Amino acid sequence: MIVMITGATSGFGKACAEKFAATGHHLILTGRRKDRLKEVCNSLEDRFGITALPLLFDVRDQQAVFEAVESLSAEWRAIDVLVNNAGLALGRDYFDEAQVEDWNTMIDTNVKGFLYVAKAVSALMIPRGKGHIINLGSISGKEVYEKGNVYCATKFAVDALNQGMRIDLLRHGIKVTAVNPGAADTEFSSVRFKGDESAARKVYEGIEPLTAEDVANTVHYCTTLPPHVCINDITMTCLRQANSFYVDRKL
Ligand code: NDP
Ligand code: 8X3
Repeated sequence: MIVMITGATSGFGKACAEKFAATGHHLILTGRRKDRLKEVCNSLEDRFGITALPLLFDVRDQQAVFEAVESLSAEWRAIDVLVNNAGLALGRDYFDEAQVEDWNTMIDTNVKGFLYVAKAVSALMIPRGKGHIINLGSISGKEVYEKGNVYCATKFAVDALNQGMRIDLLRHGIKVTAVNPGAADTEFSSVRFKGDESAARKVYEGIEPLTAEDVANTVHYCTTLPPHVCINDITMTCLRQANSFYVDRKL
């Protein structure tokens, strides 16, 4: 298969790239950090003998997204799976204290960027009458928590769009799946708390959080089912987290 993964320079995207490479699939990997992206592609090619094509773009840049997908050769355009993963949280603040710039970045990345990628890639799947889009949602798209306001709103949007895409792409034979993880130890919290590592580590205090590999294994599993089977939605958390509110911390 050809698997395209956005946000493959760290966290879930990088772990998904490794899982799909290890199972013999060719990859189109995207991100903004050029050196990291090249490093990931080169390492996977060396270790697994697959081909990994780096595509450098910011998902917020509509033109860049469509041009990057348009630039693919005929061979690479036959994308079987899209892991629509690139995203972030910025800040964890009360609504009245939050930065509007953080809101803009989250909405532009998690909603608009997410849409540009899905639109550009589904256009290549439609003529083939098949394909699988796996959208990275979150438990934050299931329940709103204090100081989650706009990040939660972007993930509620992903939940709605996942359902909408599943319905509207049905007639084209395209599978659409949401994987909604709870707390997972990636670069996510360092980004959210803008480099404040002590705040970032607190998120995982007293629990054994999900790892990027746990999520990658689930994403990969969804792609291994028979052609007539589609998982629409998976919510997954670590053992000590039931949902956005209930976390049993052993401190
Ligand atoms: P990481 O910070 O480890 O990875 C995020 C990835 O997204 C990076 O590869 C980054 O690449 C890419 N990215 C961010 N912004 C952009 C952009 N504007 N354009 C292109 N690429 C971008 O976080 P995770 O792996 O944890 O997060 C992946 C997804 O999972 C996100 O959508 C997140 O909301 C979601 N999620 C995370 C959870 C968690 O607890 N970790 C739980 C539930 C959902 P680069 O910087 O190179 O551009
Ligand atoms: C991230 C999940 O609960 O850390 O999407 O905000 S949480």
